[in-house]
Amino acid sequence: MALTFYYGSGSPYAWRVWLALEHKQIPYERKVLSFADGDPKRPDYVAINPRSKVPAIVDGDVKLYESSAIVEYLDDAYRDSSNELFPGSPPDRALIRRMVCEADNYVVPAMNRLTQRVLFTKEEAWDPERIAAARDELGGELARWAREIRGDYLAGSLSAADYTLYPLIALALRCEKKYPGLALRSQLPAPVASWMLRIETLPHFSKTWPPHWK
Ligand SMILES: N[C@@H](CCC(=O)N[C@@H](CS)C(=O)NCC(=O)O)C(=O)O
Repeated sequence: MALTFYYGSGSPYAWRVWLALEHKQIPYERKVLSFADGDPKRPDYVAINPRSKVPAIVDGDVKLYESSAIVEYLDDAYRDSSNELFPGSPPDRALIRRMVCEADNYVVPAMNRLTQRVLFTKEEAWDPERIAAARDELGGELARWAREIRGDYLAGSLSAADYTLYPLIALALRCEKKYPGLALRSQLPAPVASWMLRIETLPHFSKTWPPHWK
């Protein structure tokens, strides 16, 4: 039976898992949960993820939530040297894990502040100064990443690090659609902008674009 992937459109955490499934070419059935309808809080889903959040997977007897744990599981459970998510030597793999931790611990809070102030605040309550402060905080974080890119991809080879960071920045850029004065894209460090383009040209990328963003 194919792995079941519980997904919510626009979730950067669910997106990371989708990219990882596609990268590894693992057969899966994607079930779309609606945030507006409260699907993550339904008892049958809470039995899979008691935290009521996407993503989650069910793979045979394995039920798992937390996107970074799912990505590690996929690489461990579906071993294939041609499409590893944590490729390379122990130090290479440690670097990828470090980058995933840094994205979750530093980019996520900055991205959350920006999305809270733009996407999850009513337009009439937007505070341009607080929005600009959140943008600058994220910009500072991305300047740090620009110095860390080691070749075509973050850790050199394409890896879980790329699939973790890309959706977080894409969600932040989504704020600019709603609030054009944000000027985040124009301030992206050049190495980050060209790395994003490389991710966008991956053969499996376009399939994973959040359906409600199309
Ligand atoms: N740390 C979790 C974060 C998951 C998360 O926050 N998911 C959000 C969507 S981005 C969610 O499902 N929220 C439930 C809701 O809004 O009802 C992970 O990495 O999987």
